[in-house]
Amino acid sequence: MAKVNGMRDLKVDVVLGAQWGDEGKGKIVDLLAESADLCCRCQGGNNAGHTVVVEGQDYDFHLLPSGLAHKNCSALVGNGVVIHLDQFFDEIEKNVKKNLKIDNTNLFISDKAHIVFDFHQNVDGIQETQREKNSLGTTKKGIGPTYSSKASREGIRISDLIGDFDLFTERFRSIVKSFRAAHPSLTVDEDKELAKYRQHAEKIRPYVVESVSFLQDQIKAGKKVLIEGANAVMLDIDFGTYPFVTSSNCSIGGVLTGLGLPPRFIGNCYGVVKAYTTRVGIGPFPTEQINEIGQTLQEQGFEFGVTTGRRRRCGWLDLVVLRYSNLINGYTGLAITKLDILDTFHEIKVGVDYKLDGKILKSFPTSLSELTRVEVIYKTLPGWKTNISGIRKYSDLPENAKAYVQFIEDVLQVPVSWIGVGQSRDSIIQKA
Ligand code: 2SA
Ligand code: GDP
Ligand code: MG
Repeated sequence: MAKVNGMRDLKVDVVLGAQWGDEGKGKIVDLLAESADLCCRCQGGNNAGHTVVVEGQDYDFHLLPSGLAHKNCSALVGNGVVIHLDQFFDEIEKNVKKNLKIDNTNLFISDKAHIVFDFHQNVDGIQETQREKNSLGTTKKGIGPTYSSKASREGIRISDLIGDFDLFTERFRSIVKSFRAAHPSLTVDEDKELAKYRQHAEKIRPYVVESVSFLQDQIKAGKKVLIEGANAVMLDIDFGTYPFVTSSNCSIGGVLTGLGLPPRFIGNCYGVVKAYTTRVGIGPFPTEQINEIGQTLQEQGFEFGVTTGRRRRCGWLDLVVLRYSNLINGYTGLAITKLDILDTFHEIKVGVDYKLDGKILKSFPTSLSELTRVEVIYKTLPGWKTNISGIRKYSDLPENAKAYVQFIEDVLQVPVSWIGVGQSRDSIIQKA
């Protein structure tokens, strides 16, 4: 094996959302975690909702990496993640009640991760109200305000909490002062919060690691590492449909900055693609079907937000989005999920191009006013009108289902590795 800097050329695999989120990343991470030693989150916070279903038991992971559903797999919450501590502890407790083993021997969090305070969450709500008709449809988990604090260098990190508490107190009072100046309606019981954080400091300390050396030591020791992206490329702060995005880099760049990982460690980058498209929250969605088709997808796909319970908007698969997504993330393989949800359709449409003012666009439009005006050019493919949920071998899929998968593979020129045909862990077809 080649050696660089005296290290063997060891690789980590990455799973990323290829559309607007909720593609089924949790399920694909769970599949890969079976043979992984460590699963890492690199960005986002508990806005994410990743579902894993094992033998009728479902787990909804928000801040915790989904790999924890496997006993063999430990978890690291990286520096790029923003952490609300009450909700972090609640999530551990909830999953321990479901018989998962989660403690400071298999869960680690970065000392560089920023803390989401309650006032960040309150301000998320206040900002949404102030935006009136221009609201973004956030999850109100405090994600935007916390990343704003981080960028403005007012943020407070886990290392600050477990360090000198007097210094933490000073920093806390100062950030509250600044938030109260910007949002006079905000009330914060500082003393009560500080008393709570004094306890949190002791409770969180055993989980905290210097995550850069921790992760690289694991890789160098030959441990198999898996990285779980949250949200998705179309919600990326740089590449998504700004401003209708989240506040982190949910594409491949966020994996490196969110964990302190040199690019040469990246091995496979798997894009998770739902067989149709959904979006929760506000923002442009060219292939959205505000009609019976969208309603059928929503109902059959049980498309509700895992964190907020909001109904997800639904539409046809959009290959313009996926071509753009692949340009950014450079997928080495795809997982197509929820193919079973298309079982009842007589014909299935796929967006293949966008036309604007009579011209086919060569790249994904940046301007929202353009994006909302595009005309989607569709290709219509025949449905298979067969229940595929029990199928486990690619060769057993109906010809029209295979043709649908092949069409996606041909357009994107990326091999499809897996096809999801149901919620549970075993409802998957390995293709490549
Ligand atoms: P935020 O809260 O600041 O990150 O919201 C900004 C936008 O990002 C969208 N967003 C999401 N989209 C899909 N899934 C997410 N996770 C939950 C789920 C969502 C839920 O798994 O279903 O329960 O509603 C997620 N998190 C953030 C959000 O809708 C805004 O458009
Ligand atoms: P994530 O945020 O990308 O992890 O996805 P979510 O968990 O928010 O939403 C995906 C939903 O689809 C969850 O309820 C999954 O259990 C479910 N799911 C994943 N793959 C499949 C599949 O292949 N078929 C069906 N029917 N459901 C699936
Ligand atoms: Mg989700």
